[in-house]
This record gives sequence, C-alpha cells and structure tokens, in this order.
Amino acid sequence: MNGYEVIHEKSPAFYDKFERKGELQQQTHYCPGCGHGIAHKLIAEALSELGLQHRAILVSPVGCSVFAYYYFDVGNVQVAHGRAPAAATALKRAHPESIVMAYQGDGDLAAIGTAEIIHAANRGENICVFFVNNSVYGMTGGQMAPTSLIGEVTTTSPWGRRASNEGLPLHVAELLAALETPTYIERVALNDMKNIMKAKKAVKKALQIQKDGGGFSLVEILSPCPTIMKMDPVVARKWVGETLVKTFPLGVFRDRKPELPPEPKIPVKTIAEALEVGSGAPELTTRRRHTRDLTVKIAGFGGQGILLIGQLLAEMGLREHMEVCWLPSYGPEMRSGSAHCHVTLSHDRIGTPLISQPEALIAMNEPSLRKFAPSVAPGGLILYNHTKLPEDFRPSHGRVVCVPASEIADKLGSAKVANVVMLGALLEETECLPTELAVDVLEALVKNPKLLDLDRRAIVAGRDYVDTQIEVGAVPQPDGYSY
Ligand SMILES: Cc1ncc(C[n+]2csc(CCOP(=O)(O)OP(=O)(O)O)c2C)c(N)n1
Ligand code: SF4
Repeated sequence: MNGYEVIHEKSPAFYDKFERKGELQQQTHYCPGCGHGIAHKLIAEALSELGLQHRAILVSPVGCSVFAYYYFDVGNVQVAHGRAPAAATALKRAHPESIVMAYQGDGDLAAIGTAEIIHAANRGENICVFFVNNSVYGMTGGQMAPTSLIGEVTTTSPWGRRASNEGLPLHVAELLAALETPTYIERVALNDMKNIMKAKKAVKKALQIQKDGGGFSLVEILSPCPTIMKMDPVVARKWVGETLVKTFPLGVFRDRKPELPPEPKIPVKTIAEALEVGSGAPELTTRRRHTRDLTVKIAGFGGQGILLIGQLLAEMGLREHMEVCWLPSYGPEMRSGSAHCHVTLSHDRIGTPLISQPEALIAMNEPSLRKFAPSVAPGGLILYNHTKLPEDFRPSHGRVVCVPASEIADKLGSAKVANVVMLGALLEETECLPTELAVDVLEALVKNPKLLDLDRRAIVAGRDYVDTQIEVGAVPQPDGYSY
C-alpha cells in the first residue's frame, strides 16, 4: 500500500490508461477546470454503480468532448457534428439491450444538431442525452452558441449578444419539455459540490430510466469553460452558479412516463408484399436460375440511362430473390452532368450501399473510364463504351472489354438504347443474371411496343457482341483491351 490507502479511485468505467498520446496517459485533454471532465466522471461512476458499463455505448460529438472515446471503457462511436441523437437512435434500435448515451455540447446539440435532438425526443427514443451547456463553442475558439447569454461577448458577437440581432438564448430543456414524448428532463449545474451531487443523481436517474425501458431522457449540464471565458477555474465555476443559472434555471422540467395513443394494428407483410414487387412471380423454388453475386458501378453522363440500367439490374435481382441495392448519384444538371450508380447483387444481406471497389465498371464515356477505372477491384471487369481505349490510357489493373454500345445502338435505330446494349454485354460477360430475365423485366416496365422491341434487340445485340467479338479468356493486350 506504499504507506497510504486509496479511498477514492478512478471509476472502472474509464480506461486504466488514456492512450491518446505517447505520454500523459493519466490525464484527459480538457483544460484545467473544464466541466467536461466532471461530467465524464459523473457518467462513468453512474454506469459502474448501476452495473451498466458492459452494456453501454457512448456516442461522442464534435466539440471539445470529441475524444470521449479515449476515456470511457464502453462501446464508443464518434459521429458527425450534431448527429449524436440520430446515431444513438440507430444504435439503440439495432441493439435494444444496450444502454446508449449521446454526449453533446451546446454548439453540437442546439445549433447544427437542432433537428436531430427535437426528433429523437419527439419519438421518445429510449436513449439518454447528456447535454453540456457552457454557453459557447469551446473547441473552435469561442464563437457564439445558441445558449450564449444576452450581452455575452464571443468572437462572433464582439459587442455582446443582442436579442435583436442574434435572438434570445435557446432553452433546450424547456423546449423539449414542451413535447409530449420525453420521459425525463432536468437541468443541473457543475458549480459547487452540492450541485455536482445533484447532477450525479440526475445522470443516474436518466440511465436507470433507460435500463427500465422508460424512454427519452435529457440532462442539461451547465458547465464552466474557463479557457474561452478567460477566467480562473474557480471564477468560472462561480460564474456558472451566479450568472449562467439566472438565464438557465435549474430544475426538473419533465418526469413522467409519456401517455401514447394505442398503436394501430399493422398487417404483417413482407417488404416485397408491402411494396407489391415481384407480385405474380412464380415461387422461389420453381424459378431460381443461375445467379452470381456482383458489385457494379455504372457511370456516364445524365441522359445516357445510367441510373435506369442500375434499376433494371436491381429489379432483375429482386425477381431472383437476391438481396439488392441501388444507389444513385448525380449532379444538379438534368442532362449532360455526370451520373453514376452502384448496384449490389448478393445472396447475403448487404452491409452498405456504397461500393468502394466494384467488381465491374460500366464506363459509358471517357471521363468515367478515367475517373473510376482505378477503383475497380483487382481482377475486376471494365466495360468501356468504345471500340478501343484512349491512346494515353492504360488501366493499372482490371480486364477491359471494349463494347461500342453507342455505335451498336445507332445501328439498331436509336442511340438511346446504348445503355441496354451495355446491360446485355454485362450479363453475358459476368453471368450475374440471365439475359432472358432482362427481357422479362423490360416487358413489365416498357409500355411502348416500339421501344420494347428496340430494347429487346439491344439486349441481344450486347450479348452477341460479347459472345462473338470477344474471345473467351481474353487477357489485356499490350494496348490495354481484350479482343
Ligand atoms: C459540419 C461542421 N461544422 C462546423 C464544425 C466546426 N465545429 C467544430 S466543434 C464546433 C462547436 C463546438 O461547440 P460545442 O458543441 O458547444 O462544444 P464544446 O467545444 O464547447 O464542448 C464547431 C462549430 C465542424 N466540425 N463540422
Ligand atoms: S475550451 Fe472550454 S470546453 Fe473546451 S476543454 Fe477547454 S475549458 Fe473545456
């Protein structure tokens, strides 16, 4: 025991060492006298006293407390500015057994994140929000926050906040208490020991409510920021107790379980039934054909039907009872802007709609080829809408198949079906889905008989081009494309 007895030690809900920097592993990054450190301590103690540490997930914000994940030995997620209540909602819904806490400053919660907090509270999410109100943006050097006091001098209100120019301070606790759904809302302060103990009780109560499935809690914690206020830590604490509390009175603003109207009975339907997709399609057992998992990026310019072939592929996958995902991306221009989409066809659940390394790229024009070819997965396929690659362009990897889709479409009678020609080529080259299925889908979607005939011929033309013009097992040639 080295001659002394430890009677109060760091909460076990904190890591033993804070491995943020090589040295200084026993201290946080907060300024001396900062309220964040005290707020952290209260949360950590409450978690371990309630035995909730092993179930806890902390969502840290952008602001001075961005590094909370270096300190709390719990599940940690750090999110974009203001988004903590939305992320906490997702975490809680995905892991209902966990205890999810959003930790936010006043810039994070009451400025950029206003929408997220109001809607999470209004949905009565079973989460806890710990809202640290120090009346200013600390991390970025002292700009005015929605909670800055009238007359408070900040870098963005150098004459002091004026009601006529910047509005009155935003009372978050009172604002949220006006909603019907929150369960518990209290404002506390970290100005003296008595209030710090009250703050601890409030934090603990919020966690207990969540543990009991009680719904949404928010504890607003008035907190000193000596650095930005240019005050001695003791004076900053006093300022919280004597000045900040005058605008933000302490107290409980809500403490009751919300009374919600009875839930309407929702008929139990599968997503496919609810969306009425695949209706009339034969049962899975009778119709599973040869299909293959594939991630594809399709890129070109607006007007080339880039997004449409992505949708066709996704619809085909759905009809084969695959998991599918279609993610479009396009500029503001209606025509001629760049457009691309990601399509995932999978026999397993899909984790993300984004594809960073597509197994196949359809590049309908040269800029798309140059931009996206480097991202194709090693051994992947590049289908390029031309007879050959540009002279000065050699992809570092990937198997290139040049298909002059626009030329073929022109010969068929309309340049508009170049995208469908390319779809035929993709299906033939990758065998991800059967070509006949594309025809089925087109028949269901295209009402104009002339266009449908053209589309049918375009699919077949793309397939035949790959079948007859591209050698099986062709490898990249010195000039960069397969014959
Ligand atoms: C989208 C976005 N906008 C602006 C910023 C800049 N920014 C970083 S922290 C912050 C405000 C932090 O203030 P607060 O939430 O009160 O936390 P404190 O630092 O006082 O604890 C801002 C505006 C950012 N990081 N991201
Ligand atoms: S700037 Fe203010 S809020 Fe940020 S760490 Fe320092 S005292 Fe705390």
